[in-house]
Amino acid sequence: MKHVHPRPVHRSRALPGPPRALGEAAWHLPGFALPWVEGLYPELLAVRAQAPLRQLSTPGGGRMSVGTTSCGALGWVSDARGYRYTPYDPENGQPWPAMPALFAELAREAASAAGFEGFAPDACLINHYRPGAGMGLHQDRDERDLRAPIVSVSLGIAAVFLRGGHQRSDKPQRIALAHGDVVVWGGVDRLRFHGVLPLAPATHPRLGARRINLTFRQARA
Ligand code: MD3
Ligand code: FE
Repeated sequence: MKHVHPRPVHRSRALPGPPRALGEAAWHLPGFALPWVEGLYPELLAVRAQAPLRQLSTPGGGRMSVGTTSCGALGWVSDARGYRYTPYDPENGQPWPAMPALFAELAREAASAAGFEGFAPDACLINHYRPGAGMGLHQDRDERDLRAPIVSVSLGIAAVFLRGGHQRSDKPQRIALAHGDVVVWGGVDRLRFHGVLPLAPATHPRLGARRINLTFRQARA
């Protein structure tokens, strides 16, 4: 009798679990993006070819450890003057690459699974982490309509996400995010402080020593 070969799936937990509430209006959807990931990679490469990753300066005078780029009508940028969304990539003066239809579809379906119907993102921020890179506690408040949720898709090596409260001083809860996980934040949870611990060294079978996070936003309302 021939061996039955299991289909190779690249994820760092045995099974994608059921949806988990992270707040009144915040959900962790373990493995939700797994059926999409193979389709996302080539789109991601095409976006990065047009709008390469860069390490942005921050108003505080530092530089982000995370490499970023964007696609969609608006892209998120940071420099000495502050944070904002712009229709053009400041690196080359060109419009940001269009949002791939598959990205928008995934974001819409994830938002719907979390109870937010009709999510139509106009911005996708792409964060690229190498081991050692992280993101300090912050709020996302550069979007015009804070009633729309944010949808975040994690790819590659695992990260520890920090879910804080509404004050910077609130002690954050640690949440492990694996390849293919999606989190959706809206409503009363939309302005929570959050961050990502510096990544531990690891290698993902498909993406190598990196984590990529796609965050979908409705920036212009
Ligand atoms: C919780 N990115 O780009 S996305 C960011 O994994 C950012 O790269 C992280 O925070 C990353 O701004 C986390 C998940 C996320 C996004 C927005 C939130 C979580 C949130 C807003 C409120 C509460
Ligand atoms: Fe954020």
